[in-house]
Amino acid sequence: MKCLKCGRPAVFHMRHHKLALCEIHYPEWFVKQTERAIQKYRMFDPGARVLIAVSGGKDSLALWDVLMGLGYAVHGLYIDLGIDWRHKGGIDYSSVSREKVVQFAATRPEARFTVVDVAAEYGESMPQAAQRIRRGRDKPCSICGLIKRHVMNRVARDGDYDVLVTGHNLDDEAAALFGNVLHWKTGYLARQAPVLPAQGEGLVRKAKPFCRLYERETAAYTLIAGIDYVYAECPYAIGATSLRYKETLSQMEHQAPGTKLQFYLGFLRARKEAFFRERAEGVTLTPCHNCGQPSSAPDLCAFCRLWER
Ligand code: Q46
Ligand code: ZN
Ligand code: ZN
Repeated sequence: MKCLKCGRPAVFHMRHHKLALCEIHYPEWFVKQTERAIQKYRMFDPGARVLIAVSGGKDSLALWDVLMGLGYAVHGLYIDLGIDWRHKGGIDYSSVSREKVVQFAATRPEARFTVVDVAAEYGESMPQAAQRIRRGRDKPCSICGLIKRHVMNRVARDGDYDVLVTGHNLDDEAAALFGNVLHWKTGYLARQAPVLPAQGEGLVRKAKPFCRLYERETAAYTLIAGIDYVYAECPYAIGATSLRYKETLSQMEHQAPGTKLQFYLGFLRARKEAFFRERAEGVTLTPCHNCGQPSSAPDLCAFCRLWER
């Protein structure tokens, strides 16, 4: 197969776009697509101060790379959750991931980042807090998500960033959408969007510049750009429902290329309808008495309650 732009051998073929590109034109296309999404959804302006949550995985490192290349003032944030599975014959997942972030930044002089070590700052790692609260019952992911959201918002607010960006790709968004539709989580559906505006003083603006790009596409970019990342999934992700949804959607995508993209873009069009909008506007948030972050509870936010118990 040949590159549609220059006729040289193509390295990557996108069936859903009927497009094959070479190693020069593929990264160019990828960067353009990201820039277009930022503009189309008015995620942030060229002069914005951007905080990017980096996990050491391919998506967030690719996004960091692309945003720096586009000239944005972007600062990394790595949250060390303390996920260590050596006692179960696995890897010290958080340390390995952190090392990938350090290595990435070391090869790019303009890359700056902050590390928040959850155990050092709050007295317990994420798995320890989850163990205390849930006593080993099911996965710690809901507590992990709560901690990550709180820390990201705190760092973004304290550092006066205009926007917080994450590396969520189309596969992530389509799987989340699938789950939200399957269980008719209308509140979540209302808040699932490429960009979420800031809410009052408390909740910082959030954006997902890769929301229209397939996971395969971000993987191809990291490969061509020579970005090394943590290949392993988080050990707690094994057996997660979101992975099952991804598999189901990938099967459908295989039979009908473009399924995931149509599913997601169709949702974004439907989202403009009043039903979802009303749900989005229906929640009132007040500042937490302890940390000041917005909360739907009257006194302490869910994060502060976590450490109270
Ligand atoms: S890091 Fe945390 Fe994920 Fe691991 S514990 Fe679950 S939520 S799976 S993105
Ligand atoms: Zn080419
Ligand atoms: Zn709080």
